[in-house]
Formats: sequence, C-alpha cells, structure tokens
Amino acid sequence: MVSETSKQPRINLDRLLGDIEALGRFGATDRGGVNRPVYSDADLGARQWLEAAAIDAGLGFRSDAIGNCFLTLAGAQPNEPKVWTGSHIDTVPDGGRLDGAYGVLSGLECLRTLVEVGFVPARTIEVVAFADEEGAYGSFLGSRALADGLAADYLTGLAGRHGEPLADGLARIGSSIDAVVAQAPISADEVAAFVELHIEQGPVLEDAGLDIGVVTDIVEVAHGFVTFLGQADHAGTTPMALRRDATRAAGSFLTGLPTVPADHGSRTAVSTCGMIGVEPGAANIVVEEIRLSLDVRDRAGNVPALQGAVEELARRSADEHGLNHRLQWTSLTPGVALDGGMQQQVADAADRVGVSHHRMVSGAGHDAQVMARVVPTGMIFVPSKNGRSHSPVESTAPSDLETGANVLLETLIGTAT
Ligand code: HGY
Ligand code: MN
Ligand code: MN
Repeated sequence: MVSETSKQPRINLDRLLGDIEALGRFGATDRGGVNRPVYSDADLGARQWLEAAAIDAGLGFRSDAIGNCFLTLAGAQPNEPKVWTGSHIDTVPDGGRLDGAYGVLSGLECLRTLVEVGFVPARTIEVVAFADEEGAYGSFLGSRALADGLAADYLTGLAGRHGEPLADGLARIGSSIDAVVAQAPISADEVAAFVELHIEQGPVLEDAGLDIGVVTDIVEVAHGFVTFLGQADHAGTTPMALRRDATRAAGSFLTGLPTVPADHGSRTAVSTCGMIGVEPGAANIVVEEIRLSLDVRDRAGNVPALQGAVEELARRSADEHGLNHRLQWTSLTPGVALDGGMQQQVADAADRVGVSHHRMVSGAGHDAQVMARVVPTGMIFVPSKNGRSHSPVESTAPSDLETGANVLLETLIGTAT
C-alpha cells in the first residue's frame, strides 16, 4: 500500500496483526501467553506456517542446519551483498506473542508490501528467523552459527531445559550436529547490513512518550549455574544442628544476589536467578543439592567484575553454612556498540515516517548483538505497555506496531537500494 502523503510504500497493519495472532496460536498457553521453545511441536508448526506465508507472499524460503529460516525477496543485483532483517520465533516459557515474532512478521509484511507495489531492491533482502534466541539449548544459537560457526564438542554438550540432547532437537528438523558443524559461518561480503525490529521490553519509550528507540548499545550477558551441596537426611528425625541443608546456603546467596549490581556494576547492571532445581526433591527430605541459574548483565566490559562478585558471594554463602558448592558459567555474550551508520539509517527512516525517536541502550540481549560481530547492525525499538515482557501480559499498541514496521520498511529501502 502507498501512503497518501509521502507516496512511499507503507505496511498493511491488519495483515500484520493477523499474522501476529496466527503465529501466536503455535504454543498458545491458557494464560494468553506462548510456550514455543525451539524444535518443539509448536516451533515446527510455526516454521511450516512461516514457510507457507512466505510462499504465499511470493518470496523464497529456505532453512539451514541449525534451523534458521530465511524469507527472500530477490534484488536486481543478486551478486551484491544482501540486506538482512529478522529476529526469532522461539519464546521463553509462557512468554508473550511479540518478543521476536514481531520482528520476523514485520519483516515478512515489509517484503510482502514491496512485492505488492512492484518495488525491486538493488540488493536481495532476507528476513531471518534465528533459531533458539531464548537459549532453550544455548543462547543465540542460530545467530552464533551464522556469525561464528559452532564446534562439535560445544554442540554435543548442549541439552534443552528438560535435559533433552541437542541432537534429538536437530533430528526433529531433519538435521544433525554434523550438519551444523559443516555449515560455514557467513563471510563479511555476503551481508551488507542487518537491522532488527523488536519491542523494547522495558519502560523507557512509554515513560518518555516516544515512538521509536534507536539502539546504540546492547548489554553483555553472562549465564551460568551455582550448585550448593548438602546431605539428604530425614526431615523429621535429623536434629537441626546436624543438618547439612543446601537450602540454607542458597538462602544466603539469593539474599545477596540483588545487591551485586549496585555494589559492583554500572547503573545498567542487573542480576537474577530464574531457575531453581532441588534434589532429591521431596517435602520430607533435607535438601542435598540446590541448583540456581545465574543471569548477570551490564554494559560491554563490565560483566567480568559482576561475575567475580557472584563467585565471592557463592563462596561466602557456602562457607557460612559449612557446605561445599560448585559454580559454572555457561555463556558470556559480549556487549556491543551498534554501527553508527546503521543508527543514522534508522533515525533517518523514523524522520521519513514522521515519528519521534530516541537513542538508547538495550538491557535485553538480541541476535543483533551477535550479528554486529560480522555485519554493520542496527536495531529499532517500539514501546512496550507498562514495560512488561517475558510474560503473557506483554503487549504494544497497534499504532506503535505499525510505526515500527514502517520505520523498518524505510530502513530496508534505504539500505537495499
Ligand atoms: O534474555 C534476553 O535478554 C533475551 O530475551 N534472550
Ligand atoms: Mn526474549
Ligand atoms: Mn527477543
């Protein structure tokens, strides 16, 4: 569709809202959220839906060994480096319908609109749905396969949130670890630019009454686990003074964890424990092992200091109760400053759409911070209602969804011609 004022193509909001609704049905929960981990039945259904939607829009479709999907609008100069946009269609457990999906579906709607108005870009434009951004097996697995390549020994050690080996997940999409290892990362001359459209997932834009976030930096994210080691005993007969109850050390640790960012990080620093596992796991057994997940974040370069403080807190918490512990970091995704030229492309696109914009840091991790390692990368945010996300209440006003998709469309036209 072409806008009356600027004669520039504009997306069709009803179609985009319909796609968000349709994709949200794959893994829909009874709380109004979405549970769609990578390689799950819901994910397989979503992939098939996406392929059909791409073909129906007159686009090409392919997927790679790790399960990244690519929707393609061929350019007039097919040998020129491509322009990529995209995000992820996997979700956190009982997450929202927009986190990731909004960026992929807006990309689809942008390419559908370009086909509709007969606009042929010079460069081929592809929408990428990256696999396992949310880290059911390993954070940013799909984008890391494209940017860095993934080694066999790393992949064979990966398991899903419930222990299922990565090889089993890959088999569900007809792939294997060997196929992933054999897939070469992209070369610098394959892709000229990458831009990701995403909901902000925080309160900044809404509080400031702004339409668009032009992302300048994405935080560094470290994930890991600390396990406190006690001794299983009868919950009724074992005298309190003789118990080696792992929950006591975990209690001290969880009380201290929220103070680490303020004491050891910048204003952007955060930390949390999102997963707790207990063994043996019965009400009448003193806990032998308690395993806590770790998520610590801060501006690029600051996270190692936070990790040191967390390690010291774990040591102190175990010693205080005469218990042992083990702590293992499983990933550190470096923070990045996004390409200045791409930031300007996004800001200029927002000006052409006629909306306000604001440069800001992303406290959430994104595939964009992985792609930025190999491609000039930009990121566009739209406001989140009450700053909520990773929850069924996640939502963004349709007018804001439309604005973001049109700024993406203008950014793609600006970078692909
Ligand atoms: O954890 C994150 O920031 C993202 O949702 N994967
Ligand atoms: Mn997320
Ligand atoms: Mn996301």
